[in-house]
Amino acid sequence: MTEDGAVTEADAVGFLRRFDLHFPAMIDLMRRIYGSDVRMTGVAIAFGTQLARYWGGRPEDLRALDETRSSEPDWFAGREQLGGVCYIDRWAGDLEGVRERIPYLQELGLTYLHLMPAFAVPEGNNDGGYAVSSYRRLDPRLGTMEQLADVSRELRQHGISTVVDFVLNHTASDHAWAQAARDGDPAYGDYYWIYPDRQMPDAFERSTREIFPDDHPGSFTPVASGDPRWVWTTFHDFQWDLNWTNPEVLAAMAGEMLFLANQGVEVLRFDAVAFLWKELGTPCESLPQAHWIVQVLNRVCRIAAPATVFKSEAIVHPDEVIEYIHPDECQISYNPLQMALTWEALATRKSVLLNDALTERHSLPAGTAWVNYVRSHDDIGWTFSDEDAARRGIDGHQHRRFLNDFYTGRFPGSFADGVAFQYNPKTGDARVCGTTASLAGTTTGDPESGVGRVLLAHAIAMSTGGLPLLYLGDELAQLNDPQWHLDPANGNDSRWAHRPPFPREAYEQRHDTSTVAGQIFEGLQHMLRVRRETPEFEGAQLIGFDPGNEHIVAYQRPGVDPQGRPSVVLCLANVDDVEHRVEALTLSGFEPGAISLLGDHALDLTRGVDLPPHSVAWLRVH
Ligand code: OTU
Repeated sequence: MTEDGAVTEADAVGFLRRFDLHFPAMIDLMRRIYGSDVRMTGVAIAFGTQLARYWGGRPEDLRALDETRSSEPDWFAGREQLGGVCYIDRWAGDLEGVRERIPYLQELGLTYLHLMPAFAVPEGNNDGGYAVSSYRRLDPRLGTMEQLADVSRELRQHGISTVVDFVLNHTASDHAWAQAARDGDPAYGDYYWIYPDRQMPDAFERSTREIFPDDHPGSFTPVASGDPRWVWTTFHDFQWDLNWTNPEVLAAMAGEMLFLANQGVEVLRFDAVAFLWKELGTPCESLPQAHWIVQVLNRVCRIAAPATVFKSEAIVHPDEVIEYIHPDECQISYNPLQMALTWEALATRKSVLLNDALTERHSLPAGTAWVNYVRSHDDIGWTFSDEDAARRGIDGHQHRRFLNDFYTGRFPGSFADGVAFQYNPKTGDARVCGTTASLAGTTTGDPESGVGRVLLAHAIAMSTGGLPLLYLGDELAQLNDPQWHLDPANGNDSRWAHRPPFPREAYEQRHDTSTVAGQIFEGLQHMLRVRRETPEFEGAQLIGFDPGNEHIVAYQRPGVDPQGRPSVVLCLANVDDVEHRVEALTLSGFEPGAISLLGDHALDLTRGVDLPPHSVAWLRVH
């Protein structure tokens, strides 16, 4: 690169080298996906020019980032990494408001900021931005695309990577492509799954799952009222599923993706990625082609925007979640199993399912990482494996029913103040909504236990390895929004219960530890500091540990201590409401002298370790 940012010969050589390396793999994948589809050749040839054009238009600072990241491709697994997520309007008003809050993000130590979808959307209900009318225009209430590029540059200068959704399973029904399809343009008709009558929809619906049954039954919606045609809509009727069996869709969406990457978006969150491919007679989820499509897009970025990282949002069975995670597919992924089982452990006061999952399902390929979260903007679904549960004598179906009852406060003695989501009377399925503080019982139970549970849940997300992701507001003990159902645009979508506006009062109280907000804020800050200072927390290696007590979550993080000596951080958390103990005998494999990292004091393991209710211990042992 020259000083004025122009492309030099060396840059061009670099691009061609990456092209040589990745383009053949891209074509192989496309042949696997599209077989002998005649449209494939034209698309493949056009791709070459498209890649060169987007790379040529990539701003100088991003090309510099491409270079830096090529020498540290797994930057996201560092122990200094901390993510946050927010709705721009609810948290800060607009993009300018986000810019003004950068000092607070720095106070928190954030290195990654997921801005919830900010694209142009239909009026009224737009699924919190997940109905995208244009990938190149923002909702004017939030800002402009130029502002997003500016804010992401400023965030980057402060060490914060911008994360934005790539909503690739569907567009809004008023996207220009969808409008053309509705008007009968055959080229755009092929961008979606549109059928003249109910014959194919009925056939598909014999094997698909209902995702938003409160919105509409099945997977299809009439194209318009009075129109005999049906269109595939996995989610809301205003979200039309894209037809990825059409190679033109791949080319068009690759262009939208590179456009976003060139605005300074460093991580793209692949929304609802499991649903990309549909095939008659299958559940139309997690089919092999869905993976190959993401792999093509991964190569597209490797060539034309190499700093870009993909995050998988597959909230599915754990065997399927893991299939999306690979350096050549999605480098990072939500960890829905750990999230769900953390809440499961708090409800049951038992650690067995979580300990099993950590021991058996935590390990990932090199060059990838989990995004560990306590809750997201979505509902909590109980995505554990029925087989894993059965091995411990637990019936999955009944256990999910118990967890739903527990977290919606219907179970006698429950501490939780959650709201049910998408209860399906046909199957008995449901999910749960609520902010972390509301679900953990800071208001419905005794506040001290509630605070303990909030800190415990975050401690797990911070210490198992991977990038911890805070839902901004949770660090201030934000409660459910009691007004959520008053906004007609929210429909009956109870997820809005846990998407409240910025909690100004709690924010003012954040250093006052006589308040719940202050206890949680300072408690989290302390744990985050210790995490950053603990080299054993680098990377994601985790070894199980049997604490000899069914109420204690336990695992080991092997590494090297600050003196360079091989060591282990033994992580313990008591999910029960009474004190428990790890016996000396259980700890006898370690040297007697240990250090409590959170308490900053020495410990004699021959006396065993006592854990007060909801407490966490991170012990450096040898
Ligand atoms: C995602 O979630 C988004 O996170 C939601 O906010 C959107 O509404 C939805 O896609 C449509 O864009 O069903 O309840 O993995 O669990 O993708 C949330 C499958 C959802 C789904 C997930 C989806």
